[in-house]
This record gives sequence, C-alpha cells and structure tokens, in this order.
Amino acid sequence: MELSITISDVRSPGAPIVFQGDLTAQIRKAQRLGFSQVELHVRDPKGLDLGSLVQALEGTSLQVSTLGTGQAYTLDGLSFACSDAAVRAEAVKRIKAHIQLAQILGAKVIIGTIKGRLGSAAEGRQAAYRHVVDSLRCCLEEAERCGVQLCVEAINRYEADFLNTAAEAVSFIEQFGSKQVGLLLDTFHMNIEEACLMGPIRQYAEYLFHVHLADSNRLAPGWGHLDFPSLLRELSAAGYRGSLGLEYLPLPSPEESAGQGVTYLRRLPQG
Ligand code: LER
Ligand code: MN
Repeated sequence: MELSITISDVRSPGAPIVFQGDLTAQIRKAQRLGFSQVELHVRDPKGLDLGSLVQALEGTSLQVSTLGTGQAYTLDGLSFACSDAAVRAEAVKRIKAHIQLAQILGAKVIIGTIKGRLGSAAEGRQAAYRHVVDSLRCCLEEAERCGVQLCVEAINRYEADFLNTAAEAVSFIEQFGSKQVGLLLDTFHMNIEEACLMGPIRQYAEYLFHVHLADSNRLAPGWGHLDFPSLLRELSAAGYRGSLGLEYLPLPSPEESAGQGVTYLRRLPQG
C-alpha cells in the first residue's frame, strides 16, 4: 500500500493539507512517520524552490505521487470555467507548468477545484462547461507530450457545482478519449455524494488514477464513521495498486493526524 501524505510550502488555513510550511522539514517528518510518498500541493511552480525540494527528497525514499493544484483557484482565483478568457488562459498556463513539474518529479497532476464553478444560469452553465472542456483539452496536449497523467476529482456539491459524483466525472473524462485522463475519488466527497463507497470503486476501477482518504468528518481515517477496512478490500479486489493520498484537516495537530492516518491504515488487512 503506497501511502502519500499531503504537504505544501504555502500555508492555506482551513485546507485539507496535513503538513504546511517548510518542505524540507515536512519531507523529513513524512519519512520518519513511515509514508512512502508525498502529495505536493503547489500554488505556482514558478514560486517553488525545486532544487531544495529535490535535495530534500534525495535524502529519503519518498516519491511524489501527485501534485495538487487547487491553490491556484483558492488563492489566485484561476479557473477553467471562468467567463474571462484571460483568467482561463492563465489557468491553463499554470496547469501546464504543474504538468512540466510533474514530469520532472514522476508525479500525476490533480484537476480538482481548478475546474471552477459553472454558476446557476442555464446558458451560462453551458458556456462555462465548454470552457472547462476546452481548457482541459489544452492541458491534455501538454500532459500527453510530457507523459503525465491527469486525475479529475469528483468534488461534493458544497464545494463544486458540477462533477460531484464519480459517474459525472467519468462521463466527463470519457469525452477526451485519452488514457492520460482518469478519475480521482475522495472518500470525504464520496460520503456526501455516493449511495455507497464501494459501488463506484468497482464500477469505475479502470478509470481510477488516484484516491484521497479522509474520514466522514474530514479528519484522519479512524476518527469518523467510514468503513475503511471494506474500502481497502474493495480497492484491492478492483485491482487498484495506485497511491492512497491522505488529504484531511491537520487536526488536532499535523503530527497527530498524520500519525493516526499511517498507523490506522497500516494495521488494516489489505485485501
Ligand atoms: C481537493 O483534493 C479536494 O478534495 C477539495 O475538496 C479541496 O478542498
Ligand atoms: Mn480531495
């Protein structure tokens, strides 16, 4: 089981990123706690000290599973759905930079909140949806050139106004007809949107590129009421051999929540 812990050099209060702040210190902590991977949330690759990052990783056996991109939306207001063409162009440019960074690090790139919002008016929604498809198509050209996989995340209705369920995300993904675009399932969002956690895993296994684990209350697994033993069995039965990204609120503290996640999950039977 590849357990990946969410980290970021940019502090985002309220975000479900476990370790925030100095990357070298976080990478050391992740290694000490027994993680095999990190999920690195990057606001703008231009602002990242790649040399220090690579140096910090070299001293460990950690790999970078995934790059999170949501800070480009939450902190900089960039999105694929935006009605302003200049903002969309900036969003595409930013994600292409994430893709180039992912190529260097051997990571996948998450397409989550960067999709943006479609709004409530029917006509506006159609136009915004087309903008999302067009923007992702531009990013996909770069992803195919770089051999990087893009993970489209289904996000619950309170945080996103489209692609809330696995079924919606998969029909969105299918229109690109590319093996470089797949699905990211997050147990926190699934608990809100899906009738059951297991069905989509079984049904959409062939699309599944990445998984985010958080409990029902977005705390570490084991501190809410989700059935992680069954979930891990289902993922294994579905042939999922990818990474499990621990993406949840760093409460009561980053160290305690990271420790709980790794200890609890490593104790579970793995199918
Ligand atoms: C991002 O992976 C995610 O799950 C969003 O809900 C960000 O809060
Ligand atoms: Mn997530």
